[in-house]
Amino acid sequence: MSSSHELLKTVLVAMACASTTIAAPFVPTLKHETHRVRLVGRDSALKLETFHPPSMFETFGTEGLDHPLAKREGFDLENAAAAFVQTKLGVGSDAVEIHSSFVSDVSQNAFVKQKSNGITFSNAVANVAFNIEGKVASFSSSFVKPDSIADTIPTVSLEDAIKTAEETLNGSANNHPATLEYLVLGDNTAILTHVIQVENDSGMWVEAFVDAHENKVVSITDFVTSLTYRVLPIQKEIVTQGFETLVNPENAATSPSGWVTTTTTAGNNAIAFKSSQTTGVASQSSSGSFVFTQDPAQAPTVSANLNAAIVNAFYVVNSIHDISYLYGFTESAFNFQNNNFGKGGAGNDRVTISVQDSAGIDNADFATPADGTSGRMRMFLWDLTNPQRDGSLENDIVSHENTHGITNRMTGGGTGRCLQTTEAGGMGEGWSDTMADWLEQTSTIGDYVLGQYVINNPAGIRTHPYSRSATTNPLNYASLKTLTEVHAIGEVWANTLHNVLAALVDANGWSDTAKTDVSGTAGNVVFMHLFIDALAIQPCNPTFLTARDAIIQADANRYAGANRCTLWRAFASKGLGFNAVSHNNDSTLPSGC
Ligand SMILES: *[C@@H]1O[C@H](CO)[C@@H](O)[C@H](O)[C@H]1NC(C)=O
Ligand SMILES: *[C@@H]1O[C@H](CO)[C@@H](O)[C@H](O)[C@H]1NC(C)=O
Ligand SMILES: *[C@@H]1O[C@H](CO)[C@@H](O)[C@H](O)[C@H]1NC(C)=O
Ligand SMILES: [Ca+2]
Ligand SMILES: [Ca+2]
Ligand SMILES: [Zn+2]
Repeated sequence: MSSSHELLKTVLVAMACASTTIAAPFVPTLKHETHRVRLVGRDSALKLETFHPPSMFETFGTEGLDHPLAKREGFDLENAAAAFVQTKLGVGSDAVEIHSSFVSDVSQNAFVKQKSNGITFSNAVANVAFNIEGKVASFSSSFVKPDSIADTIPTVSLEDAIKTAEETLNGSANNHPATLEYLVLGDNTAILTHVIQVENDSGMWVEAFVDAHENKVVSITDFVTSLTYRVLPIQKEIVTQGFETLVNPENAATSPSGWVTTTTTAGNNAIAFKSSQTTGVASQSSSGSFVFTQDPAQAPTVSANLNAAIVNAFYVVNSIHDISYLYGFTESAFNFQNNNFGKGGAGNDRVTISVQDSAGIDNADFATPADGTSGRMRMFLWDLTNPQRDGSLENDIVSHENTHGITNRMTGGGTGRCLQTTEAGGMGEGWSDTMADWLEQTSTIGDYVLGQYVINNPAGIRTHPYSRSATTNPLNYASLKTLTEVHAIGEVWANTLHNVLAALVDANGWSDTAKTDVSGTAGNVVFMHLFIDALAIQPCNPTFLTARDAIIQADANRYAGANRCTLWRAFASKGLGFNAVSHNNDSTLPSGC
């Protein structure tokens, strides 16, 4: 097939998904909703364009949609979800396989894969959220009707496919078991693939999809998200670090076995270390006291500074574990813990935090494989100052990275495969900045800057502060027409969410205890509930529009829609109004607002 033909086809797919009633002019960046281009392999010389079929998303407000199975005695979530997908999409039971499910305090979520000839599709999925009464609250699907489906018996052996994946990506297969899955391509054919995890020495970690009939790498899932930043001129400013000694900061309800199980920075939720994963930093006493005083005049690598950095990163990751747990990122919602205390989900996946990792500089990254394999955080040194600075000592950098784990796990039911398109990957960056923003706000939601310590510049590492002011931060939905890089796209989403947070706090007030008490209706509490709730119900590879709809539906699920108009007004102020489509701004409010 010629490349121009291929382009046309993918354009049509993107148009069909993005627009229903309004004929909007075509914008090339719409491809971001369904594709991602990555450079991989030796010298990053291979350009691989991955395809993720568009997702439809329907939400049913506070009423919910009645479904025959909902009324039966002994509502069974997985059966009800499978039955709903079948009737809704007009497919048989042989086309549907439950991947995972979990129940939160406000929604019952099931994640489904399309199946054909007994083989599941890796990129055609659906998810159903029932409300607590058992009515359907929302439904999303990227199921496909392929023009052709490859034969189910591979003609390329797994051994040969592994060789191809290793050669193409210049890395080594790890010991994660390979799978055989269908993959739908942009030309609407379904091919059979061996799915093989490949890593290299500098931290690449992907799933390679190798055509099991053609022996060729056709797609990847990239588990790693990195920080990357814009270099700005360095100004001299002394950052006040404000270290404090905290006594027993762990929450016994969310971390029943505490943060540390011995007297090192190693516990059920995380392990923080330099170079060797086998131990963390030892406390200075058997009672577990981790007080290391950082000396900013000395290199970050001297032992007191290194230890201070390890302890700080460990503290931030455990704090986020406990806070996000209270808001719903629990064992059954695919979180990171070694022991799950019999509360569901897969264990043995605490976050590994490599501090002052030697693989990089001026950056940080987080790899999110599927539930049951540890999330991997790598923090690097920053060499823009003398002495160098340590990313582990800037809480917003650690928070940003850790939040990649939350969004990648909760979207799509724990597969780690559902923030892969350019637009969804961009929102992943945005959520990460937003979590850091939320964690550091102290009341009235002022402008927020991220990463100012590591680069020693009050402007931080993003192009604009997140702000209520469109002068301070002019980004809005239409900015997506010209942005192509995930962090740049993330700034638009984070600025939108900053305004949503500000609107909720204006309308509902502020809680000083939102990090430990998630009850009540203060704006910052509501915001974090909607942030976490929406992740579970939004589609795999969401767009700005479907992620917005998921947040508004989350409000229907949890607060009976009490904040519906506040939310719509905030989204509309950034161009994501009721009729927004195709990266064109719209400020329309729905009826009733
Ligand atoms: C590992 O892979 C990444 C991404 O393709 C590449 O940038 C890096 O240079 C590779 N490292 C090695 C040691 O090959
Ligand atoms: C390919 O991988 C090998 C082994 O990891 C590494 O030494 C080499 O630098 C890589 N080549 C390129 C061009 O990335
Ligand atoms: C986008 O929307 C904002 C706010 O509604 C507006 O001020 C701005 O002019 C719009 N930009 C474009 C390119 O439409
Ligand atoms: Ca887990
Ligand atoms: Ca900061
Ligand atoms: Zn990031």
